[in-house]
Formats: sequence, C-alpha cells, structure tokens
Amino acid sequence: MSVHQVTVSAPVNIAVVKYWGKRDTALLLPTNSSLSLTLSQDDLRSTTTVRIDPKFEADRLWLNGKEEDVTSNKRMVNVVRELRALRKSLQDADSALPVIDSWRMHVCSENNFPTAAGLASSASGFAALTFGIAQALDIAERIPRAQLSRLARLGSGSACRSLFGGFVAWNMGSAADGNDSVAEQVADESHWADMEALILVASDARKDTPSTAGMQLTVETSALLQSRIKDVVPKRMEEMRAAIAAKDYDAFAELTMKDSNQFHAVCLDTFPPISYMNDVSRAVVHLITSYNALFTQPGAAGGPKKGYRAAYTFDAGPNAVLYVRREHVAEVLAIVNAVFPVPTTDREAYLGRAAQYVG
Ligand code: 2P0
Repeated sequence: MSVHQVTVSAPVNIAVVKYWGKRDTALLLPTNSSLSLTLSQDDLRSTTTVRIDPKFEADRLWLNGKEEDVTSNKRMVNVVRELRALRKSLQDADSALPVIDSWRMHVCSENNFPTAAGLASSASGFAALTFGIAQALDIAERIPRAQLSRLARLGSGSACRSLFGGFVAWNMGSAADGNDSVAEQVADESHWADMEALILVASDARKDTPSTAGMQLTVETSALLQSRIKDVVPKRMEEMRAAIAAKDYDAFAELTMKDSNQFHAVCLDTFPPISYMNDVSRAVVHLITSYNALFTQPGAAGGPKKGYRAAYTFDAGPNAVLYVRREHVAEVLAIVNAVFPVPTTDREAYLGRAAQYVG
C-alpha cells in the first residue's frame, strides 16, 4: 500500500433552531439542541483534499490557498488526534488494516464562498475536513455517521450537522464526555423536495464578533439566553420536528422566523451587546413581513398563521437566508431584486448576485 489521497466536499447548513452557547468550551457541548437544513452540495460548499503519505515529515494544512500553522489550530489538532486514535483502535482490532500510525498528512481545504461572513463556513469546513481525513484513514465507512459528527463537533459545533443531508437535529445530549452530543438526520433531502433556500448576501466582509467568542459572552451575561434554553428551545425543537414531518410550511416558517428573532435578541441582550444584523438585514425582515402580510390569515387558536410565502433567518452576520417553496421562488426573487437592485460598482457587483437560488 502506498499513499491514501481523497477529495471530499461538504455543504453548509443553515439552522432554523439556532445553536448559541456552550456548556463545555473544550468539548464544544451546546447549551441547547438545534436543527438545520443542509443546503445542496452544488452551491455553498467546502472542498478538502487529504493525502496521507509515509514520505511526509509533518502534518501540514492549507486553508483557502494559504498555509496555516497546524499546531496552533487547537480544534484541528483535536479532530486529527481523535481520528487517528479511532484508526488505531480499528487497526488493533483488524489485522487487515495496515499500521500507518507514523504517516503524516497534508490537508488542503477551500470554500467556494466568503469565509467567516456568517455563511456557516466553519460548519462546512470542519465537516469536509473530518470526513476527508476519516476517508483517507479508511475509517469513514467503518463507524456510524453519528460518531463522525461527534468528531466534527470538536472542530466547530455546527459542523456536526453538515455530516448529514436534509433536515438535521443536533441533540445537545447530557453526557459529560459529549458522546451523546451528536447530529441525527430528521428527514432526508427528498422528504420536502420543494423547499428551497435563497441566500441574500448583504455583505461578504468578515464578521466583527466571531461566533465562539460571541456565544461565550452571551452565556456569561444574558439572562434572556437562560430563559431561551429552558423555556423556549425544548418545545420549539419538538414543534419544528412536527412541522417538518407534516411538511407544514406555515408552522415551519413561523418557528424559523421566531427563532432567528430570538437568537438576535439574545445577542442584543449580551453585554456589551452583539449586533450581527445591519440596516439591510432589517430591511429584509420588513420586506418579508410585509410580503407575508398580503397572504396570511389567522390560523387555529395558538397555532401559526396560514398562508406564509417566505421565511427569513439570519446567522452570525447580516446575510439573510430565505426558505421558500419552489412555487414562490420566482416571485420572491423578483421582489427582492426590485427592492435591492443590482449595484454598479465592482465590489458591489458581487453583492449584486444578491439573490442566489441555491435550492
Ligand atoms: C447555528 N451559529 O446554529 C448558529 C446560529 C451561528 C448562528 O452555529 O464555536 O461556528 O465553532 O462551535 O458552530 C455558529 O457557531 O461555533 C453557529 P463554534 P459555530 O448555526
């Protein structure tokens, strides 16, 4: 046997019940469960090539074409250490697996979209990295996908959800070692086939407050977060699972928008406050709210309104993701492009592709 080399891609995921807060910062264990949709592999994705070679003298890592000091990237070190330990235990149990403990690896990873602009680059990045290294070590098909998601979580919490397609829950778990804090597929990508995601890029700049630092400040200072964790998310997870199972768009849309609103409220309740949305983001909320108001009617008592056409959600940045059913995509795009026309300068030309149809 000579070298092992693989290239894999992982798509981004965009949460509809948001992860924000860790109860264990070393193991990346969350303060609440979360639920997301993994977008199509054809659109926003990270691609990672891993080569494991007896001739290599050291582990090396290139991110978006630039070499990084692999030893200073603690999360990467943790993921690689765990994957190698797993390979060793499988190797010890199966003599058909060659001993490659001393082989070093080179890893190249790139995103086809702006890094750290609140478009879930760390989710797809660590998902691709974990899956790529697991493939190169020949262990990816020998262990349950949930276990791989646990390892991706050590790189970035939200990455555990990108190990699955479709609708994915990250169950927070209760074990101190994090063994049960893993992702699970709630429904596959064919379940709700007319659900589309539109990404509205308001800015491709790097965010001011990285998620990791921001969420810890929230855990330390926000009383609202405590109420969210205890009183809101457990019920919302159940309601979201039910909405997805029944393909109930009204319930899905209302829960998605409420959860985005509460996540950003919790950010503002942090001290000093964190503000990820900007004036363009707020204009998108206003536009979608006005648009939905043209069609919605009261629903059953205590239930969602009926007739939603679009649901917005914002992550740790100003860019909006709209979840829209296919029959309304053309209309929503036309409205968005009319209200936010294509700008003329070069830099904004990128933003001019504002409404991307990423299905
Ligand atoms: C989410 N976000 O559920 C939420 C919504 C941002 C807003 O997961 O520290 O990059 O690496 O675990 O996963 C962003 O947090 O943070 C995130 P770490 P991560 O998608």
